Amino acid sequence: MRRRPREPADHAGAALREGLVVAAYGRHLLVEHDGGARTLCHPRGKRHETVVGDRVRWQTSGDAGVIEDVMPRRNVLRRQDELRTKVFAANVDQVLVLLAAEPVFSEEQLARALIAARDAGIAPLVALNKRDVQPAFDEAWRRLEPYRAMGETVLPLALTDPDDHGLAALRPHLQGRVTLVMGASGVGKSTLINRLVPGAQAQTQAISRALGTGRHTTTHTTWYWLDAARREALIDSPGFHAFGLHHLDPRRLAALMPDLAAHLGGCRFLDCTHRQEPGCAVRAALQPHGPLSPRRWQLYVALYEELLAAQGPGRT
Ligand SMILES: Nc1nc2c(ncn2[C@@H]2O[C@H](COP(=O)(O)OP(=O)(O)OP(=O)(O)O)[C@@H](O)[C@H]2O)c(=O)[nH]1
Ligand SMILES: [Mg+2]
Ligand SMILES: [Zn+2]
Repeated sequence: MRRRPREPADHAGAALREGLVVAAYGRHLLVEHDGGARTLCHPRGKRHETVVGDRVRWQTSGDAGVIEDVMPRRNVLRRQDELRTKVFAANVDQVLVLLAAEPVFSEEQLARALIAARDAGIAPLVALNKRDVQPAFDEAWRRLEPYRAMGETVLPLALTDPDDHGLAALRPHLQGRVTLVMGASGVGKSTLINRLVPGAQAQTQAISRALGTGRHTTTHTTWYWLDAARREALIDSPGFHAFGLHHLDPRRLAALMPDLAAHLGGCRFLDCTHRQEPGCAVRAALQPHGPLSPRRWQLYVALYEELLAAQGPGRT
């Protein structure tokens, strides 16, 4: 990467322009402004972690731009990978967790993605793609039974089948909203975007050229408008393996899992952690006596203990 010369510290005279971050690849950010023009920008200094969906104030600097300010965010999605906590999108209305018959999905990663969305105050939506891949699809659909039972919207899709009705059923959920599409690598996130956004493929290639990448698999997060009026959008993101939630307080966890949350308030102890305490209303709701899936409760306990450990020693 070419190093830019230091800018003068005083830039008060320059006119700051407003824009929307529509693609992010490390410290290279594509900012959309003035009804559609796009300029490659860099954040000034190391102060900001700027992500797709951010509204920014920027100014031109040579043939590129410099982001001076990130406006306050309505919401923000975070996760950790092996290295660090990352903010990866801001100001979205909805998260679409895309799963597929293959690769076989990790229920744990699904649960984590849904928890992260709820924690950020963002409504989640689940779709299972590759209906044509059998019997894997039917097995995956069965594994999603607890999620349908707890009220999550789960939609079937066959994105490479031009006659599939799934896309038409998904369409109304996207209307008027900004939807972040996330899921493991290979589930069909980019396929979905290519079906709904004419010219997305060309746009992706143009962005790859501008950012100096050029791989097939999605390596950066990108915003695509779905309508000419620029009210609804899909955000494509790179596939992930692990969805770390270490920023979360374990005591908030049960409230973020709707099937557990339904039984909160009935425990004998106010500070019940729903792991082994007597008189626990959550454990009393476990199958076969109640509606709660043991698998979901086990996911809760494992995640609770992981978050507790992440908070540091001396906690129980
Ligand atoms: N059989 C089948 N294959 C599909 C379907 N939808 C997508 N695929 C294929 O799955 C592969 C991966 O699709 P992508 O859209 O690139 O997946 P992605 O989620 O964007 O993956 P990453 O960018 O790596 O995160 C491609 O070869 C698609 O053609 C489907 O409904 N059925
Ligand atoms: Mg992709
Ligand atoms: Zn309890």
